[in-house]
Amino acid sequence: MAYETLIVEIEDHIALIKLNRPDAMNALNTQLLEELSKALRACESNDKVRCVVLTGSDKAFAAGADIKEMSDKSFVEAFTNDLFGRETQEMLRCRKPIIAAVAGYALGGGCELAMMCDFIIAADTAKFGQPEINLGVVAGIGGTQRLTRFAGKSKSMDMHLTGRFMTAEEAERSGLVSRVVPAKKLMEEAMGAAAKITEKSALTAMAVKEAVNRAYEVPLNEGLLFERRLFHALFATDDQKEGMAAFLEKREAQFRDK
Ligand code: CO8
Repeated sequence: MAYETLIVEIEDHIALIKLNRPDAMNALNTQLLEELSKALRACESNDKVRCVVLTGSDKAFAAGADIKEMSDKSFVEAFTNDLFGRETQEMLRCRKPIIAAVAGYALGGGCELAMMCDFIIAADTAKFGQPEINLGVVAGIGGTQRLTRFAGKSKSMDMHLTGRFMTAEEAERSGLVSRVVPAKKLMEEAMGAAAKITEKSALTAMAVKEAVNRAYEVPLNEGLLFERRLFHALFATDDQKEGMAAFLEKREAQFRDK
């Protein structure tokens, strides 16, 4: 499939999706968001893809929603068309693991897009921020909710109210980012993490993703019950038998996603 605002490469069961609007710091316009939805849908239905890595450029993962495109919108237009709601659903629908590899700016919708991925690996050059307040709006695809859950109320209020940027180091300290690496090593690290995931049972990886995401959606008791039931259910799979047999026989497991 041909894209104008993305570069998509699939190799060794990993889909690498690169946001590609270099003249606009990868600002998220309608075309890019629609192409990203399409690309994720294609990954979801492609059996060869076992993990997705989403990245931008050295300068910017994405500097937010495209301000030029949205500046003249009316409330009625935004509300009636559910601005950004529809376009970003695909990210949440994707059941395969998605890693965000972030270098440079991840601001506004860019920070939110990264937070919609399953985890974030950041280059030491990364800068995260929710500067929407400077434009007279608030975050629109989860910033006030996800950043608060990941980093806590105080940090989230600070970021949203002052509009300041945080470094990769602060983002890691705050729980937003799982690892920080030198910029030169970013893609090696992200692709390495993705490769590790492709070696696992895709079935079990999907279950992990569902269970961890439940932690942000339901009360603890419900989340614990959901996890336990998933744990029980996985005993019905060949991959559980294979994983445990391989351990006992001191060999590598050969998962078959069954
Ligand atoms: N939208 C459109 N164009 C942008 C954006 C953007 N968000 N960010 C940068 N650009 C463009 C600039 O206009 C400039 O274009 P041109 O050369 O034609 O003038 C080019 O990219 C380079 O940018 P700068 O010259 O400004 O580069 P600097 O290195 O000086 O600064 C910054 C880089 C700090 C990233 C700066 O460009 C900036 O502050 N950008 C805006 C950041 C921002 O406010 N983001 C939040 C946007 S609102 C938002 O995301 C709402 C979320 C709601 C849901 C989103 C769903 C997708």
